[in-house]
Amino acid sequence: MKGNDDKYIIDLRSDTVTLPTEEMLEAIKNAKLGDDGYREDPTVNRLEEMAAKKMGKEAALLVPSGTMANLVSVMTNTKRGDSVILEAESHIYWHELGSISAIAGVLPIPVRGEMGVMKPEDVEAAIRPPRLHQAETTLICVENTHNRAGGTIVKPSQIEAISKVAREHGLRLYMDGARIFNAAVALKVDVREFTRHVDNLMFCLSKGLSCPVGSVVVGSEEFIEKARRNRKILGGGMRQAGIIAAAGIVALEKMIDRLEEDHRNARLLAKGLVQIDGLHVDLRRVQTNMVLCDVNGLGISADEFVKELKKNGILVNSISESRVRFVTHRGIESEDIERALSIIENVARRVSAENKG
Ligand code: TLP
Repeated sequence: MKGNDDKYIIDLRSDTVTLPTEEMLEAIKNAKLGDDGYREDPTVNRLEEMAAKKMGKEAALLVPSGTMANLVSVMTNTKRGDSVILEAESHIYWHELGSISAIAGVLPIPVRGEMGVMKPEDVEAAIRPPRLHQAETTLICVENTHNRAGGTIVKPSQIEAISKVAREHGLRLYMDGARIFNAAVALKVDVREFTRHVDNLMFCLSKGLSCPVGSVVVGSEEFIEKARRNRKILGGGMRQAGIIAAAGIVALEKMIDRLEEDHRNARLLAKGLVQIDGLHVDLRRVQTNMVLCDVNGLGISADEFVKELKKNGILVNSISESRVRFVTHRGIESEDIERALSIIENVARRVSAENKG
């Protein structure tokens, strides 16, 4: 793929780097617009209806980002002083600047999962009843696919098991489904197989689905009405947001099935990486469009490895001292993967030789 300065770069940092398709740009140009503050933007209304239907819920709300979608949803599902159970490596816990504490005023209770999946019994054990001295647990969050675990899937049966715990204890269950369509496509099931077990969720338009902006919160009418007010509190109320929604409609109609191609490329990449001396990939985790790779065996840190790859035209992110994350997306073809693998092999060989010498 070409970078903006026309240099050949292979950008595997995230599926958030995807650019809108021609069809999206055309839809944006032709979108019928109105003031969404008055609920008069027909394109936003259409996207929200489509999203709710697709997810098997009553209503939906377009928000500017996944981070805001999670915050709005946690605010709407809880009250200040409540506690929220979430996976110890979840995006909300790690990458959203503590916003659920700083702004929603809730206490996160992290539960460590196995490849991103919390065990129902661990979730149950973490619940804090409303005794004096305790922050009452009112919400459980699952993340699907699980980002820091490597794009792993929380299967419908696993969500169902957690939903049973939630129901037995009168708690709500929310899903950060930023990449839920990746999970559905990978398992070849309707997305409602996942969503029917949760009270509400969000999904992102701006990741693998290639939209320039936007995430959607989905749930009951009552929940979405309240979420709309919380979006406004956070400054996320928008006006002619149909220019965002227009791309979202194209995404829902045209961009879901092609995620399979990203998954194929991730598998191709992972299979190549495991052949390279000094690199380690846990292939069980390669379930969707991400590959986590441990570079410890090269004798350098993940950050140093990222720098070496960048010098050679490959962009990736480090996610810990020793691990880097590769993400495939619409800007990456199988030829890019082949090319990336041969560059990475050369870099790895050189780095290992330098460290030994
Ligand atoms: N994830 C981004 C970065 O923030 C790490 C990425 O490149 O993967 N939930 C999940 C599971 C996410 O992966 C992300 C973004 C979000 C929420 C937040 O979405 P945005 O970036 O739209 O605020």
